Amino acid sequence: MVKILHFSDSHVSHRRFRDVKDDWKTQNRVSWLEEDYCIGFQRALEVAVEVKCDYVVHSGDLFDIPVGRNLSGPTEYSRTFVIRELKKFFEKTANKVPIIIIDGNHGSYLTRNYSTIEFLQAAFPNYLFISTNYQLKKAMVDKKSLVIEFKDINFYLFPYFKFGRLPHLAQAYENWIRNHQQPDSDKLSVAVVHGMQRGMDLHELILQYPYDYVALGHDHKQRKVKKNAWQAGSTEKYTFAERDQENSVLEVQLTKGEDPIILPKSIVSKRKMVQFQITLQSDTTPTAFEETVREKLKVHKKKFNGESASRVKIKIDGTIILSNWWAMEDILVDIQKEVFADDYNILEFRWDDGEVVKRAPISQQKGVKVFEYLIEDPVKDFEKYIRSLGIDDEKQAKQMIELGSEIVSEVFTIEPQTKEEGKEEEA
Ligand SMILES: [Mn+2]
Repeated sequence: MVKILHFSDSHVSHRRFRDVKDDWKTQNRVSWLEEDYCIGFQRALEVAVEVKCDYVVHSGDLFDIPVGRNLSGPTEYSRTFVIRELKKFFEKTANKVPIIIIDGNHGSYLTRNYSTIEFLQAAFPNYLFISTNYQLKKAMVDKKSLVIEFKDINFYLFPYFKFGRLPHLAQAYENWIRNHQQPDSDKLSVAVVHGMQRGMDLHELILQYPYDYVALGHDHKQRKVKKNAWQAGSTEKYTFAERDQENSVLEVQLTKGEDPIILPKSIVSKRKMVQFQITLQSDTTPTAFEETVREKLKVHKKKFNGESASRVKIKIDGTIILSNWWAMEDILVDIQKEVFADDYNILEFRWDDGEVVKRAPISQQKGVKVFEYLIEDPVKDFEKYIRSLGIDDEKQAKQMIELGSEIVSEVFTIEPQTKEEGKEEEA
């Protein structure tokens, strides 16, 4: 039996600059939030030592940055932290447990052919093995496989690649998989993949081939995709959508010809992520709104302590008059200042008003003149309205009445103010 510790999406060096308390754990060294992700990575390697695994596999997004157009690399604190933890791990396991890491969509430099996992490989050339996005492109061009072979097991590597964007890329990728990445029939075969959307960044063939195990990453929520394919999930909560999940890493036991045995090992985070919902009614006053927010924050009203401080988000929806919303936004900004002043045990405080329908007051709404007409018989009223404009060209007036009548009768068969309309107003 071969034992693998599978983890993913550690996002080390994740930092937030907006809506977080500007508080550094050690003066000018590391912020609380950045440290959380370092600890997630550290705990995963501690579990790897505890379970006495034979191999460690990281399915991508080890470092959070650079990502997309953000070309800043990981901080020196985070780089040093990762190198130190890897060194500790190799010492504890007497250099006998190799680590395999692939590139995700985070941690490599857009349009440049290098990745942040390369310096880790350079630091431990004999025990740490990587596969970058660049190496994947090169393997496809050179028609070579991306595989790391050990005497009892082969690892087939699939760093992040959004092949589904263009048909010719999808075809080239599929050909490469068929010709170079098929599992070995005698040895144990493990595919290591960063991708979750089938046909876009996760190729169906990878799930169809008889790999003994497919170590997936990219989905922050741990899940069994097939009996031999698991998403490991993240090692620290990343977005508020992950607030209620318990993070864990996977101990994977593999025996040739048998189904894999998967044992999740919990990674306990010290920080809570809390989200609450406020639904605005058109008559909600800014004062009432302020009371609701303060009431919800009451439980966090104690002296700030970075070790236990929560991350808090308010999700706001409903309908509100624009001027009232502006007042509410001012209130939120004031409360945020207060929250970060030390009397609240809150590290992050943000709100999302993306779903709020904000309306101008009735008196200022466009088209109000038309509405005065469209009361009794909308189609007839519309004709009256056009006539009231005193258009000289009779042909033009008739065309407008005809077209307008069609639109008016169509509009008045549905409810006049739907949520969809509100959304469009915002765009
Ligand atoms: Mn990812």
